Amino acid sequence: AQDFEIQEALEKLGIKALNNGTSTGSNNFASGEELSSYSPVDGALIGKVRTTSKADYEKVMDAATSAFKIWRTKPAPQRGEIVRQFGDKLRELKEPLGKLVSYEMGKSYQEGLGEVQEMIDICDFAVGLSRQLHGLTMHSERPGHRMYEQYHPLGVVGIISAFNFPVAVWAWNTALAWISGDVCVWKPSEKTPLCGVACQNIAAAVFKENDLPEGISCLINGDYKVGEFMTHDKRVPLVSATGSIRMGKIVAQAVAARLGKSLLELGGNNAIIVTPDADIKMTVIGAVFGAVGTAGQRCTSTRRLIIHESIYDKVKDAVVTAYKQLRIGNPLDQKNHVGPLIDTDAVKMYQQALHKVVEEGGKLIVEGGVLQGAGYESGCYVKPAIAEANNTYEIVQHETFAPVLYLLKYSGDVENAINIQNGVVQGLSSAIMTNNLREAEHFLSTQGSDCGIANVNIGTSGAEIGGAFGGEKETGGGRESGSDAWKIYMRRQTNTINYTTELPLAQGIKFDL
Ligand code: UN1
Repeated sequence: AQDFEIQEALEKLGIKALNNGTSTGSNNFASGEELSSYSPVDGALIGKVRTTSKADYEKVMDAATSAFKIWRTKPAPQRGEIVRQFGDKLRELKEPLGKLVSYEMGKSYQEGLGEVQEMIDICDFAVGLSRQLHGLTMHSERPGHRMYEQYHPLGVVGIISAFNFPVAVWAWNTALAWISGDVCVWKPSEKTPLCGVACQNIAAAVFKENDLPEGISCLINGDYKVGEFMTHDKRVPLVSATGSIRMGKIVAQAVAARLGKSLLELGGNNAIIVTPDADIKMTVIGAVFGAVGTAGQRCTSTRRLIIHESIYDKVKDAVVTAYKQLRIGNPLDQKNHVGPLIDTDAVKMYQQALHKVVEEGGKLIVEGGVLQGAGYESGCYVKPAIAEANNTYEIVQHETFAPVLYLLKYSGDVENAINIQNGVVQGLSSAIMTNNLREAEHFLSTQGSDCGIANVNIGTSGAEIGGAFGGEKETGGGRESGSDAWKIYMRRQTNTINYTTELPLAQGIKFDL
């Protein structure tokens, strides 16, 4: 039954056995080698894409740069109308796309649907925004002069995205870039190339129906070497990259070397502080979803629980009891909570983390382990694990993309917990569970969490698209999605207009001829 369902979903999304992974819309071409996509759900080959060669990339850039010349002349609200149509298509295809996300990436079907919903939400947001790309007007110091600022399209935006959110992160970027008047070239993760093909097919159909140039949305495929075509390319003024800190440092340096802009959304090492005034029931739900949702492969996943000593045993017992209820298995089967990791390399990293935490002196209180036997043939299913640890352990300082949760104990005031929470190189998401106003406000104050996201009485993951998304320190400093994140996709211009017959100089400078 699952095979039939997947086949039906692939058909609806226009995915074939061999896909051209390089596309500028209806024009699908590619001459690179083949890349196979295997499902972590059952190990089956889903399909193949051809990767993008340097010559293919040049064709893509030609299409993108010429499309930009047309797209930038369309009024922003008309660009918004195109994004509205794209959002409507996503509504129609929510189920098949959610299914493909679940099958190719391994997250639960509910989370796959949630990811498509994030795409729809950002489209709605972008449509409204297309009439609100506001600049300011200023009072000139010179008589009869007017000053204002305006935002113009930037050009070709390069998007490099990760396997864990194979469609939503692209949509956050592309929906804002499109209404801004930019065109996009996207390199999805080589682990989820078919999600990329599916999205490109949807976008290409919308542009075609509206008689718009196909290069507004372009797709390239392959490993980091294909990403490097963009990071080194002066024709790409902005590169938005999501992934590991290691990758982000390489991208940032390459883009900075040519003085381009980069938007980085890198690793997190997210913690929930649990104070003596926490609601334990809410804490357990927030912590468990945060730690095991997407099998611990969100950049916002909860990795550390920082618990006050006075309630430590109570919280620990409640979380351990909740872990006993977790059902691990095929993510398309809605009774399961946890699906597989992305591949067997990820399984190895998970095993190494468990080994390392014990080696450093930690104690596994929920053992973990790799599942074998019927239903687990892909070798990618692991049991979520919990270890009692210390924040100074090297492994605790490191982001392991797997369901491994570290319990850390604090004593005394909430400052001590905040010091632990901030005592890592990453700065993406953070949360505090407390009904104590003083503690909550302290956590949100200048002396509080140093992360891009700081929540009270909700977990670390599952941010809404309306807020700016991203983090500080080695998370890379970028902000995507809501609020005024759109500004990075545009160039700002300050204009001064003189409507007199005199030419006074600013700063009162006299220059008589
Ligand atoms: C990511 O893991 O890269 O906040 C993005 C969340 C999701 C997005 C995560 N809305 O968990």
